[in-house]
Amino acid sequence: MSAITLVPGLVHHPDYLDRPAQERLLQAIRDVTRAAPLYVPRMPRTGKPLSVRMTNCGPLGWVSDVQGYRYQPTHPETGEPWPAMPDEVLGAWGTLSGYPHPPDACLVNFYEPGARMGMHQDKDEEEFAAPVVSLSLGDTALFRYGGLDRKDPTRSVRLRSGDAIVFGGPARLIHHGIDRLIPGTSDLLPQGGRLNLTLRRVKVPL
Ligand code: MD3
Ligand code: FE
Repeated sequence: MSAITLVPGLVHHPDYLDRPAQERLLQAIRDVTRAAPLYVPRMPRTGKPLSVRMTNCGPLGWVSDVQGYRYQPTHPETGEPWPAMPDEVLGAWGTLSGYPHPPDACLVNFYEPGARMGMHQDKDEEEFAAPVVSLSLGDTALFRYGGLDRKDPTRSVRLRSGDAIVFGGPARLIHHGIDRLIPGTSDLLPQGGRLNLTLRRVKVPL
């Protein structure tokens, strides 16, 4: 399928994964969640739960709890190292990132109907020369993006099961969030909901 540049550095790849590839990636993520269960992240300071559940794979995982946001090598509840990144994830990075080093973090977000993610910037990484690559599975989400300034105007785009979206260069630090899911839009997940993977390079290569 053809890629759509939404703003410079932000490229949407509708139907990047066909249905068999979505099913393979879903199975790989189920294996990840068996080793590293989804947990409820909490807001720094307040401890208020987020509506999205999270886990990670790869050397580093993004964690949010009452103490703050950070990348760490272990699951915050089990203390175990994050499981390896599946080949399906590494393959997408190789095809889409244009970055000559592997990702070192893959955040897995699970949205049930009603879950959302407020507008934010991803700036806990050390390497901003690498893009963030997102893969969507399951129900369609209404994704909102703005600009570098919190006050910049925003637009929204639907992210469907199998879509990829890449944020690099001048779009790497834009504000973005998920307004809501559109329930009943995919039968990939038997119980509905949405999985989003964000593939990242946190550490500057040596
Ligand atoms: C724009 N996740 O995990 S993916 C996140 O669908 C996050 O779960 C959303 O925002 C989700 O941080 C949106 C699209 C996305 C991911 C990373 C970005 C957009 C981005 C990094 C920089 C700019
Ligand atoms: Fe984000």
